[in-house]
Amino acid sequence: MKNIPLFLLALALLVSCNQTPPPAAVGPLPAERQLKWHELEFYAFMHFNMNTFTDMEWGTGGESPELFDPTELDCRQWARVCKEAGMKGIILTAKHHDGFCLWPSAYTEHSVKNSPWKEGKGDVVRELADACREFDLELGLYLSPWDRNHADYGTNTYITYFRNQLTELMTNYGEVFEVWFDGANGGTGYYGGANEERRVDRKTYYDWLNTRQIVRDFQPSAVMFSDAGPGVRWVGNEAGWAGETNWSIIRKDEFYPGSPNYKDLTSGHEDGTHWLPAEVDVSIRPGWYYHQSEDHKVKSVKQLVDIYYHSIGRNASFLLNFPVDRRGLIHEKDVEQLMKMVEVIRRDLETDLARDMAVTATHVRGNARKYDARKAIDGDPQTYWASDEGQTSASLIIDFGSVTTFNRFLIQEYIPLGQRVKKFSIEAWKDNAWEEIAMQTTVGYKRILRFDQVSSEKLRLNILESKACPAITNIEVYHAPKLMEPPLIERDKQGMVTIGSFDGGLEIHYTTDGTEPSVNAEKYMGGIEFKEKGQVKAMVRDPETGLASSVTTRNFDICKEKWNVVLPDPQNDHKGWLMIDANEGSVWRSDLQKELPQTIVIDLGETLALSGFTYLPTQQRYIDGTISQYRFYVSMDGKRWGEPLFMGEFSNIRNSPVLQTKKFDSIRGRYIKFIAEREINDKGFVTIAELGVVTTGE
Ligand code: FUL
Repeated sequence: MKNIPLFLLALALLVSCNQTPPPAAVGPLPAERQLKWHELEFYAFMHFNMNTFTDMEWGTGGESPELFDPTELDCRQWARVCKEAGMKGIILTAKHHDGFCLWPSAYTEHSVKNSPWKEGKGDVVRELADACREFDLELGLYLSPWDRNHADYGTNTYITYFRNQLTELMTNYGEVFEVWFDGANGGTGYYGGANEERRVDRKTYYDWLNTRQIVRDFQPSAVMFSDAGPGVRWVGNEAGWAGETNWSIIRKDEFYPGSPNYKDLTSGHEDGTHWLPAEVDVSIRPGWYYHQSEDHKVKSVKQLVDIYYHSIGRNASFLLNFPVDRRGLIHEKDVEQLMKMVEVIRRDLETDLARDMAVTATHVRGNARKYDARKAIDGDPQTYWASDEGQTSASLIIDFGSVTTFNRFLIQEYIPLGQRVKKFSIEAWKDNAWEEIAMQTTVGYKRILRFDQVSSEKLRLNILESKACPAITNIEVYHAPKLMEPPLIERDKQGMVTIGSFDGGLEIHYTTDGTEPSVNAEKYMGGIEFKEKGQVKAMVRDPETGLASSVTTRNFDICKEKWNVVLPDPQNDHKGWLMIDANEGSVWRSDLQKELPQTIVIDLGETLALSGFTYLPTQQRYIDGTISQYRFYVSMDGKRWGEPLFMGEFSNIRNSPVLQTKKFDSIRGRYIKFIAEREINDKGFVTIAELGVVTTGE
C-alpha cells in the first residue's frame, strides 16, 4: 500500500464509484415529452366559447355565430393570472362539442369570422398564443372530436374536416405542449340542420392512429390527452382527485373514450403496458363554462387546497379550469380563490426542513457516493438515492439534530428509470422507538403526504416493497401552518341553521340580512332559527390574533318544514323523505322493481308562488341513479296538473353532477310533480339527494 500514491488511491475510488452502474430501468418508461410534461405539474384550462354566451355546458351546434361577442376579451389577463399563480401553461377550448371555432378556420363558416367580435377579424387562438409567448407559458389546445354543428358528422368526410382543423391548429400557432381530445363523442345534435341523433364507433370512427399522426408530425413534443392517451390519461373523474395508489402506467389498450372500466384510470395498473400518467381536470366552479348563477359557487380554498394535494400530491398533474366569463376575462372571484389557494400552498411548502440535514440509508448502491442518501435531499433532480439491484426494501433516516415539528412529507422517484415503489411508510422517532406516521403505496413523479403535526428529532422513510431497487430523487419535509377556513353553513328541514368552523379556538360571526359579517356582527352561540327565503353569511375569527377568514354565504329558499312526500307512496317506500330532508348527504333511491319513468309528488303544505325547481343529484362518490331527463309540473290540488312547466335533459350531469336549477314563469301551486324519465346509465333506478323549489320574490 505504502508505495501507492494517495492521488492514485483517490482516483481508483472515484473510478470505482463511477463504475457503479445505474439501476436497470423498469419499463414501461416515459417518453422525453412526457418527462417534460410531468414537470409542469400545474396549468390552466380555459373553457370559453359559444356556451359562454348561451349559458350552456354542451351547445347543440345550432347556435348562430352572431352570439359570440365578448366585450373585453383579454388573453393577456388570463396569462397574467396564470403566471402569477405559478401555473406553467394554458389549454383553450378552440372547439367544443357545439363545433364553433375560436379561430377563423378555412374549413367552416361556424367560427369567429362570422361573429360580431372584432367584426369577424378576430382570432382567440392567436391572441392566446401571443399572450402565452409574452408571459412564458406553454400553449395547449382542446379540439373536440365530436361536432354537433357539422353536417357530415358520422361520415368519413367529417374525419377529413377534423384533420384539416387539427392541421390548422398544429401549424399556425407556434409550439403546442398538449392537445386535448375529449371523450364525449356522438349523440344528438344540429348537424347542419338535420337535428338528429348520430352514434359513432368511438374505437374506430376517428382512425386515431392516422389522426394523431398529424400532431406527431407537426408538434413532436406535444402530449396528447384522452381517456387512453397516448400521452396523458384522464383521471376517471372531474371532481379533482387521483387515487392514493396511482401508477403512471396502465394497460392502455383496454381503454378508449367512454370505456366502461374508466374507473381504473384513477389508479392506473401496476402491470401497465404503457407510460400514461394521469391528469386531474377540474373546474374552479361547478360547471366548465361560465354561468352567472355560479358566481357564488367558486370552490373554497379548502376544496382547492385539497385538490392540490389530491392531484399533484398523488402523482398526477393539476389542470384547473377557469370558466372565462362573457366579458372574456377570468372572473374576479375565481382569481381571488386561486390566489388564496396558491398562497396557502406556498406557505405550506415554504421551508424544507430536510434540506442539508444529516441523512443515512440502510442500503446504498455499490456503497457509492453517487447513490447515497444525501442525493435524496440535495434538491438536484438528476441525482437519486438507490440501493443495489434486487434490494427492493430499504430505509432512509433524516436526523434534524433537534426536535422538529412537521406535518407534510414530499417524495419523488427518479422516473426516467420507471415507477418502482409499491409500498412505503414514514415513521417518527418517539420515546426511543419508531412510531408510524403513514403507510402508503405508490410514489411516482411526486407524492405529498399530509398528516397531523409530529414533533421528533428523526424521520424514517421505509421503502417496503418495490418492483426493483428504489431510486428516490427527492424528499422534502414541511411544517404547514393552521388553515383559517371560512365556516360551513347548513340548515335542516325545520329551518335550524348551524355554522361550523374547521379549527378549534375560533369564534364565528354571522348575519341574516345580506350584510357582510364583521367582528361586530352577531356571535354564533348555537343553532339559529331561519325558516324563510334569504341569505346567511358567516366568518370565523381567531380571537388571539384578530385574523378573520373570508365569508361564507348560503342562499336558502323557504325551509321544507311543511313538506311531505305524496308519491312514491310513503306506505310502500319509507325512504322518500330523504329527498326533502334538507340533508345533501342523504340520498333517496327508487325501487329497483319499478321501471322508469318514476313519478314524484310533493305536498308543499301551503300554496306558494313558484318560479323554478332544483334537483340535487347524489353527491356521493358513485353517481348511478342520476337523472338525465325529466318533466316538471305544478298543481293547486295535487290532481289537476296541466302542461309540464319544464321538460328536457340535465346537460352534462354525468360529468358535472351539481345542483340543477330550472326556472319558469311564476305560477301558484301547492303540489309539485317531478317525473324522472331517464337515468344517465340507463340503470333502471334513479336517485335524488334533494328536491327543492324556487319561490317568487327575494
Ligand atoms: C368533458 C366535456 O364534455 C365537458 O364539456 C368539458 O369540456 C370537460 C373538460 O370534458 O368531458
